[in-house]
Amino acid sequence: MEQVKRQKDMTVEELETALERLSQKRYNRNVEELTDKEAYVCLLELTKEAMATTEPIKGAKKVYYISAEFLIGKLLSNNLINLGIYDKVAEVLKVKGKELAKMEEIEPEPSLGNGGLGRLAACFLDSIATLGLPGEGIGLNYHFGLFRQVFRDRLQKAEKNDWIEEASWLNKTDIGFQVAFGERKVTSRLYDIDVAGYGNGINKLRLFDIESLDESIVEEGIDFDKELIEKNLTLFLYPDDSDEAGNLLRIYQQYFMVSNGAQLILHQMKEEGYNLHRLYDHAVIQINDTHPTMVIPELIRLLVKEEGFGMEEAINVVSKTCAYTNHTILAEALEKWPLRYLKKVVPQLIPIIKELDRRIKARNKDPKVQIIDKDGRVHMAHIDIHYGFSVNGVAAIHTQILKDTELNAFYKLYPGKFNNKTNGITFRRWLLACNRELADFLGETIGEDYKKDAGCLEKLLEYQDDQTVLDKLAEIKMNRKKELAAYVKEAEGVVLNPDSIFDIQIKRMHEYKRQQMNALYIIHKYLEIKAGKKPATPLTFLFGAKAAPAYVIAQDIIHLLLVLQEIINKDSEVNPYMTLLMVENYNVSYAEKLIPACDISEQISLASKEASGTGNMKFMLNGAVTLGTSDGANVEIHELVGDDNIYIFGEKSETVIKHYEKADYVSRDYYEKSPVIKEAVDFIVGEQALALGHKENLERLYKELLNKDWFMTLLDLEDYIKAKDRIFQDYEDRQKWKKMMLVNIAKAGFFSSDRTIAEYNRDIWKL
Ligand code: 26Q
Repeated sequence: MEQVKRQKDMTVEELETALERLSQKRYNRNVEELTDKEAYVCLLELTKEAMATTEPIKGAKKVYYISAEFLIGKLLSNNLINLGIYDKVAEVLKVKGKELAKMEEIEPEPSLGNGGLGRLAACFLDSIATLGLPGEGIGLNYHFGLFRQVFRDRLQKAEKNDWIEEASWLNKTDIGFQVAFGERKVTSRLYDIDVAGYGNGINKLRLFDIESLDESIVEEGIDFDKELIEKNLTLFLYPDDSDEAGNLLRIYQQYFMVSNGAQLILHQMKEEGYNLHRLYDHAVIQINDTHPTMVIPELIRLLVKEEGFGMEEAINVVSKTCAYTNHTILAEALEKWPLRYLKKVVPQLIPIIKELDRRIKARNKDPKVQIIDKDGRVHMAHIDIHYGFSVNGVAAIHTQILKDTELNAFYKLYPGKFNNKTNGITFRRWLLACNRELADFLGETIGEDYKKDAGCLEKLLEYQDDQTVLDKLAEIKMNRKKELAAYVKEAEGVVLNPDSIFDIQIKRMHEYKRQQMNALYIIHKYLEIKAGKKPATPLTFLFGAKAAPAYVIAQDIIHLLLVLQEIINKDSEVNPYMTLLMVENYNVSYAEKLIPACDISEQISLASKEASGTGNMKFMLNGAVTLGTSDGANVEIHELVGDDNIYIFGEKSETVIKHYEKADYVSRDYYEKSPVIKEAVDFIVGEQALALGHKENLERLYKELLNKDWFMTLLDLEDYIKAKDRIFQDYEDRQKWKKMMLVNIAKAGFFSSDRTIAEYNRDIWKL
């Protein structure tokens, strides 16, 4: 191929000519005459050309990050930044009377993930390419992805999320494989998305799809016939798993993903002329939670059946190639598939799984470490741990809990396999792209090095007593709050006061994350204001969260928040002091607007339950102060910023774990003991709430809190109220607050995913 000039070296004039050429070719008009949408399409093409002409990253060993989710977010501005042409392109557009910010709004957001695990995979792809490591993401191209959330009648409704347009980042390839489900055979089609490293080469995200997909089978909302596998396989991410058909479909999806992935890897290895008997010298497969676990038996099967390996050697080679990351200690999220389901979907894997299980049972009688349990369920994580060479948790406390309790029996068997890799986030998206003013100001103050070496952010500590710097940080925060308020006014029709404190909780809706505890605080505050106790500075409480469609209590919490929103925002006695907003369809793009505008970052999971959290890191980097429990990466944030720059409350994980062991937590005791708790909980089924809300939802939630409260909301509520009142009070000391902002930004460097990936490479991948 002819050598094309790398776009980063192109001048503004050359980029203008290139854009003009694309505009003429596609629309037969000048760029000035294009609609914003058309200009976006040309810009997309321009960026894709730039990536196509940038060097691919090469090397003798490659990491395959296999994951059911890649929550990549919009790609335009990120790609332009990573290619080093953002400013130049913005200038070209300006000359043509267009605004880059408008193009960014037009881009649809790919909907390929639920939350943390998927977003982590996307940050990792960015860092792998940025560090110049050869790596590919392997996943699925869900056409309607995760549902789009709309609120109707104060309830969440799920609609399909039609994110793929004619012009998109997806590149159709001519690669496809046969995947057999028992007798039924399907053909796949591979689509690629280029991943540009920051000032580095290109890697690829490989998304498999099925040609026979039929989008027209989707009926109302996100309903469809779950049994039409050929037509539905890549329609949705995690279809409802509340019934058998939904669970079977999930297994179909998982096997489709891993069989394609395994075939692609073997195909690439053979193309490179590598010896498959030394697969582990050229490939390492990072298994992102248990969702891709079947890649292990599938690779073994392929090596035996297609490549003439003996069983013993196939198992050996695969075990040296695969590494597993655990993202949860919630028992219900650890996948255990009934053998009966697997027999139905992937009968060809059954003999392999049974052989893997037999080998364990032959040498170990402990039922805790067996693969197939006495009820005939296959414990997917156990396959990963026995037949992979590395097991990692995603934050220090999380890995410790895995070793000490959850996976203790395995830790005793394989202490050397266990290692921690504290999560990280890409600063390109979560600072450079979403808060350019802050990124630029940091560059002017401490130099540009921090963009490549996040540890350099610590240089900011030297400015702790520099009034100009402190004031500037506060000014930038105010600018982001004003921008968010303007956006929210347009998108939600709700007015936010930028002079109020922005207190934000954004993450998937789940009882362990305890949005319900935040809601109880808000009720408490509302009642206080009604009783005449007004906050010094007005308060704005923001939430964003989707709930799994089948997760009833999570739906009820959303309902409560929407009911409270209406009560509070309509009450003229209260609304000058307090606003509540649950934003609709929270996603990556919304996070990019909310996070830079945040004062207080809510990280209030029940200690021991949040493996890491990554939102906590994004908030900190943008100068928010954390209000959190000693859980996940909050613990490491605490160690880094010290007691004076974080608000930690609630019971420690050891105490919580003991409560579970002894089964001695009784939520009703806390309710009866504390008038403050009682008042807040009773409000859920009080007259005011019932006048707007649904009795069924509110009563169910009320009973759940009183009779079960599995995630111990009431245990920590009083301490939470105290901590929150304290943080609001400290906000009044503006000088102190600005210093806290500064320290949080300065100490965020540790949480760069570049550091995380460097550790994965050093300890696990060895590329
Ligand atoms: C399992 C079985 C059946 C259906 C669905 C699932 C399922 C789906 C998604 C289980 C788990 C997930 C997602 C988990 C997740 O996002 N975990 C988060 O991972 C982050 C990155 O490591 C951590 O920061 C978070 O603490 C963790 O909750």
